[in-house]
Amino acid sequence: MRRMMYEAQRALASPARNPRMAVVIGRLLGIAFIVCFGTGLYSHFLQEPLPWMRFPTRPALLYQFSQGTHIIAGIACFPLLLAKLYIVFPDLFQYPPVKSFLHLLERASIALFVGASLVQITIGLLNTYQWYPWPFPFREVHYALGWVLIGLLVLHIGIKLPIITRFWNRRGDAERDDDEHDATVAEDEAVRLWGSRRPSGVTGRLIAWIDATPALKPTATPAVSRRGFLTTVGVACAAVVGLTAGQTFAPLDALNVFGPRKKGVGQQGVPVNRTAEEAKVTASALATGWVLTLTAGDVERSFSRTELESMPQTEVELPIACVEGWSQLAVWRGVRLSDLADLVAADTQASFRLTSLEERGSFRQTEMGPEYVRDPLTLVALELNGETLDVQHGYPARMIAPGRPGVLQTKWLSRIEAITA
Ligand SMILES: Nc1nc2c(c(=O)[nH]1)N[C@H]1C(S)=C(S)[C@@H](COP(=O)(O)O)O[C@H]1N2
Ligand SMILES: [Mo]
Repeated sequence: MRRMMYEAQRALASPARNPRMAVVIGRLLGIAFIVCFGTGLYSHFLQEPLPWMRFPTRPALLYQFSQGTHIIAGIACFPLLLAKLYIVFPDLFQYPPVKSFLHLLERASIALFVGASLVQITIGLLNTYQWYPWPFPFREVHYALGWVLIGLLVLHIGIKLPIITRFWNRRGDAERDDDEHDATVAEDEAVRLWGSRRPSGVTGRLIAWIDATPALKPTATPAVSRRGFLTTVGVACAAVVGLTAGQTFAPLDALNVFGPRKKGVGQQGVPVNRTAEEAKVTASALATGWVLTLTAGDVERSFSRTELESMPQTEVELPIACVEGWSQLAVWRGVRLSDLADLVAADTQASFRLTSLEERGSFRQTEMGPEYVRDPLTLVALELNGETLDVQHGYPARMIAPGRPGVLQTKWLSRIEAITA
């Protein structure tokens, strides 16, 4: 067993597999995790605010930026995590596998860290395609795993601190010496223990398998050096990021091949997330008797679409910025929510509850703090890109407010109620 483990480590040795590289990639991965966690928390609390929470409404593209960054950093985790696993792969063959209780905890925490990370980025990616091939609720699990991962990250950094500090700054010759040193340690150990005989039996077969599997042993082609490895990881990151970032950041739009939605594709040049048919609102949205009802305390007023159209209209340019990562800037025209709030004499500190025509579904009702209600850019929108709002985009009236997740930009409005003072 002992010999098998040493031989495996020896066979897996490669210039890219060294502590310095683990630190280099680990730093990038750590940054990506922290960015994902921060932007994820922001998105979470926008959707589930604690009662005292208030949010910035400027810049109006804030959520587009924060959520776009969340998705991009998450996507970059795929090549980075694979690279990290590649680098530390020989550590799987430690001997003895468990040296102490602490060592057991360390290895268990790493196993959990790797497993939870893979699950997290995979369900996150599938969510951007609105594909949920699992039985649990995505958002709750993604959020809980975020906390688990950040805890495990702190633990991991704590455990590896000696290696991290030792290899944080090493470059050039020192690093090269180090590699040669690392690559030969396992070999020396094996030779010392068993001489230079070619191993036989299970060990021999394991070595032969590793040698024959280029993904495990790129040193079979000496051309794959440390630099080659870093270049590969860099190109992979640039590719996956570059080919999806266009769904958020307009200048990269032409390169957006992996993003599930394209800018400008959809009714009135804006993608549609949930259609009127899916929400089962087509009939009620197009019904002639539609009114928008506003209430604050005992005051209640209803407005037909014609009445809303005859009120002062404001034009704003704001994005739909979906939690799934795509976003689209558009021109909206409609009535300021603060004007409507004044018509029912709502308190300026009141939060509002928005109810759509949908009979069921998690997006049926949303809430909005006073910072959005009173923002001059927040509209009950009646027009989109110069035309009457399409039913797919929320006709007869929808909410559009600055800096909010798309999921809170309620379509097919029916009721708006002041809920707290
Ligand atoms: N009533 C209602 N409003 C809704 C939704 C919904 O399903 N029902 N989807 C939301 C989501 S997730 C997004 S991203 C935006 C998308 O708006 P669009 O379809 O007009 O682009 O609408 C939001 N408003
Ligand atoms: Mo969304």
